[in-house]
Amino acid sequence: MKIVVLTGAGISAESGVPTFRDADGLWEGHRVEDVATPEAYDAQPLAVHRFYDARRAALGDVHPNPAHVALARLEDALGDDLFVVTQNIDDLHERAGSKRVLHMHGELLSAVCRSCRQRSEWTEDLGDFPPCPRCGLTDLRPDVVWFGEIPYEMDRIHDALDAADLFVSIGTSGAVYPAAGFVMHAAATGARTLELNLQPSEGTSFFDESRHGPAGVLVPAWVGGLLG
Ligand code: BV8
Repeated sequence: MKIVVLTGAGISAESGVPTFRDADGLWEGHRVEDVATPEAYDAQPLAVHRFYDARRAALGDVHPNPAHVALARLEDALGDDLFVVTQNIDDLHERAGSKRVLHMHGELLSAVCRSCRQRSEWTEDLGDFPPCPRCGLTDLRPDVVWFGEIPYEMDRIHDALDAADLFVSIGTSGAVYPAAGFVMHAAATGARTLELNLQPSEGTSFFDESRHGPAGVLVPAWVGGLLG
């Protein structure tokens, strides 16, 4: 059985990573949509770097939870039959042991150079405009997909959705596209669809089944049921 799993901020909530809804979508009073855009970066790069430098530094204070661990276990069991795509830019899936998670919106622990376009693993601040390790120019930006930008590897995601027998959405409000449209795509290509979320998402009516509760409980139970 080929399974596609989509995760959002809700899967990291129990690890202490604030969700977008938690903060009512606000950061220091700014609407996230106003900080996480190329226009905002052109207008006030220092403010945008402070936003991401703070989130990158906070990764040191959080740890994977049972939902991340259960998905890593499922990956071990199913191998290529499991395709995990996340909207999250934290590294908790990988720290739980997952090896093949696709970060469609980028990663905090990566920087991309706007001059040479190359990506580099990055753990420090970017707000002091360090030189690009590849080309030496001081033109590094956070390697995240901002509003108005095309998410990473959409072709691979569409191929996985085409081939899916089961699509499972975990901890996402279904408010941001194209991720919010994956359930319709999967259903249209014959997959069964399951939502695991604290409360009904904006797309809950598109799912064959919805289970509501904390991911740290729902996901281990679902994986346990699957692996028997
Ligand atoms: C694009 C990275 C063109 C940066 C992010 C169609 C209609 C309307 C608008 C659009 C549309 N198409 C495009 C748009 C515009 C826009 C968009 O969707 N706007 C919204 C606001 C309406 N989309 C874009 O701009 C996208 N780009 O469309 O390019 C294109 C696309 C494809 C092909 C060709 C061209 C780019 C969007 C990416 C932006 N970057 N993140 C950063 O992180 O700073 S988006 C960011 O916000 C996250 O990555 C995530 O995607 C989204 C937040 O959503 P969630 O993760 O779901 O989190 P949220 O807080 O909202 O909800 C948490 C949920 O968890 C809740 O349901 C809660 O109940 C649940 N929960 C909480 N605790 C728990 C829990 N569940 C279980 N257990 C718990 N303990």
